[in-house]
Amino acid sequence: MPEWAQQIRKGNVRALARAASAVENRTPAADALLRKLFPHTGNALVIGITGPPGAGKSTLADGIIRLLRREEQRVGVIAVDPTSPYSGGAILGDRIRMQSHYADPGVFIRSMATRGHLGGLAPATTDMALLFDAAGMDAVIVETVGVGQDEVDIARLADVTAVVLVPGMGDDVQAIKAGIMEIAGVFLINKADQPGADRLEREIHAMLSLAHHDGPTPPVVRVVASEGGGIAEALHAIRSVAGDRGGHERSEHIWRRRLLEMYRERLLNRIPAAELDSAARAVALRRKDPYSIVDEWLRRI
Ligand SMILES: Nc1nc2c(ncn2[C@@H]2O[C@H](COP(=O)(O)OP(=O)(O)OP(=O)(O)O)[C@@H](O)[C@H]2O)c(=O)[nH]1
Ligand SMILES: [Mg+2]
Repeated sequence: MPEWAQQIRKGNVRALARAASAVENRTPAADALLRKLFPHTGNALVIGITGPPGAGKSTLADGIIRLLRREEQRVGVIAVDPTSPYSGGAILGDRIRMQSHYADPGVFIRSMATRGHLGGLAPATTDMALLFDAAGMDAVIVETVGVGQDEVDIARLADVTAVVLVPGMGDDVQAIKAGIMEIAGVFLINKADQPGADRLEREIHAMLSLAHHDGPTPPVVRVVASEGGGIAEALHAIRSVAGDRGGHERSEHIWRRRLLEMYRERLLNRIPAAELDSAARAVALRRKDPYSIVDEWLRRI
């Protein structure tokens, strides 16, 4: 274990890949490893990129990686539950898009395709980001499709989250705004080469003026990710928002959530799936009441 941790900190890619698999599979070894590595975390800037399917999140991530590499930063990428086919630790579509980075030892790309963790996807993603952080990554980019609660939870855990929207979404802006308003540190209007960018920008500003949010108003930046346009401005906005928020208070706020999530996950993982199934059946058939079952579970720990 100490040797493994040391190899990861030295930037040994094989050791890191093995650890990433352990983290994704939630093995006991991953827990022990993360415990060892934790004191060496806290340096990476964790950037969330979220938005509807096909908004250009991966293209944008690709552009940001390129800029960070120019600064000789090491970058970890976590693609959460990608819609694209999944193969061998990389997503096919993303592999093509981020191809240039695959041969680059300064970039480590990993996808988290596993659904169905009882505790949710957020804790596993958090652990993966911590692992990358401990491995000396200067930045960790987490790409999620912004639709469900899992994605909102994950975005909350990032230091700053960029919400990617595209022109012509119409009512979608309304539909996604509830969860997204809370997590958005920066709004990026991608595909600004398409008609409707002006209108979308007006809608976002209108939305921001109505909504209550603490802290500074999120900047809105136009991007044409496929052409590399506006990426530098986007990264600048992300960094300045991260800088503004900074400090212990934000970190404490994040850890309050993380601790509860970890606790919840560990509790839930103590209930074998088969036992949950039979308990649900017993309650549905009114053979048992749910209160006694939950009490029994709590007593067991
Ligand atoms: N016109 C235009 N097309 C773009 C732009 N950015 C990305 N695209 C295209 O949009 C499509 C989707 O891009 P992705 O980067 O895969 O989008 P994504 O949000 O990662 O998609 P999912 O991960 O599947 O949700 C690709 O065909 C890109 O080439 C842009 O600025 N303008
Ligand atoms: Mg993508």
